[in-house]
Formats: sequence, C-alpha cells, structure tokens
Amino acid sequence: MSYKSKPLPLEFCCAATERKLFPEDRGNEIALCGRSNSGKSTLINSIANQKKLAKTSNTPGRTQSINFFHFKDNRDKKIIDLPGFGYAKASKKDQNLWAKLIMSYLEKRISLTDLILIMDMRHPFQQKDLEFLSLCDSLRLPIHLVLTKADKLNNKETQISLKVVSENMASYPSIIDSLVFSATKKIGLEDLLNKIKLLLKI
Ligand SMILES: Nc1nc2c(ncn2[C@@H]2O[C@H](COP(=O)(O)OP(=O)(O)O)[C@@H](O)[C@H]2O)c(=O)[nH]1
Ligand SMILES: [Mg+2]
Repeated sequence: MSYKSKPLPLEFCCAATERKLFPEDRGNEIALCGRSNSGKSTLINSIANQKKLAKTSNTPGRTQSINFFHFKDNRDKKIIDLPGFGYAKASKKDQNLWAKLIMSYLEKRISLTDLILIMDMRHPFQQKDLEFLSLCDSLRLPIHLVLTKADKLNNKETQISLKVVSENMASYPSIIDSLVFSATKKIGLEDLLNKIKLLLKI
C-alpha cells in the first residue's frame, strides 16, 4: 500500500491590493508566481483538494490582488498567490502598479523564504518569464519551477519542453529545481505536496 500525502488544509486569509493590507509578517510563507493563465490558482486548488479556494479563470489577468492563504491549524504558515504578470491587455499604468506592489512584497517580506514559479509546460521561458526572472535576480530567493498542464503534451512535446527548460535553467542559478505537474491528471501532485511541506517546515 502506498502512502499518499494529505491535501493541505488551506483557507483564504485575505486579498491585498496595497501593503497596509498584508497580514502580519511572521512565520513561513512561499509565493506562487507566473504569467497570467499559467495555472497558479488551479494549482492552489489542487494542493488543497478544493474546487473554489482560489478563483480560476479562462480570462487571463483576473487576479489583481496578492492573495494570502493560511493553514487552518497554523495561520503562521502561508501560501501566496501573486497576480499573474504579462497580461497583454492590461494598461501600462496597471502593469506598473502590479510591478510596484509585487516588488515591494518580494523585497521586504521577511517570512517569505521561497518562490514557486509556474510555467505552462507548452510555453516555458517566455519573454515575460525572463523579465520576471531578471527582476528576481537581486532578491536572492530560491526559485522552484513547476511546469504545469503536463497533460496537454505528448511524449515528443514533453521531451522538447524539458530540453528548453534544462537549457534555460543553466542560465538562472536561482532556479534550484523543477517539477512536472498536471492539475487535471494529478501528475506530480505528491511530489509538490512534499516539497511545499518541506519548504514551510510542516
Ligand atoms: N489541462 C489543464 N488545464 C489547466 C491546468 N492548470 C490550469 N489549467 C487551466 O488553465 C486556465 C488558467 O488557469 P488559472 O489557474 O486560472 O491560471 P492563473 O491565471 O495562473 O491563476 C484555466 O482554464 C485552467 O482550467 C492543468 O494542469 N491542465
Ligand atoms: Mg489566478
């Protein structure tokens, strides 16, 4: 009989559109980042085994706030859903506001120890990902790559994507590991749960 990790008992804590709305900076937290529509909210729902904890959408760019989720039994452990970057239709003004809010969170948040960077496995390391990675350069936060929507690729496409990923990873030493994931088929879910528990010291 194989041991299965339990889903994470997450609940919504708050949505912040400005610094003063962030919850108290204590405990451990990790933040999910990635382009709009990469699958961040879906991934949060998967790890919590809930359908509507984080809103998912077919319309990219919906999540504009920084959304905090904490563990029901330990509110000092948190997972953060950052607004997706690179939504082409967002105005320049909104994109600048996004960048300011996120950078102030990433630079100043003491409880934040690691970033989980989500990429649609069909389109890894797009221009917007590279721009975000260069913004992260000065942060010195370890980045864990999650390649999602793996269910949408056949074997050949998977090999091509993994090659692009490993070539790019060589240029970004802050990306310390990578994991293939699918919310639909639960590929990589077990490994992801274990990784998150390790990072949050649970
Ligand atoms: N097939 C498949 N679709 C996914 C997966 N993860 C997310 N999606 C879909 O991708 C779209 C965007 O997902 P969402 O979680 O809202 O992305 P976010 O903008 O990064 O939060 C939605 O239509 C999801 O149903 C996955 O693992 N497999
Ligand atoms: Mg989202």
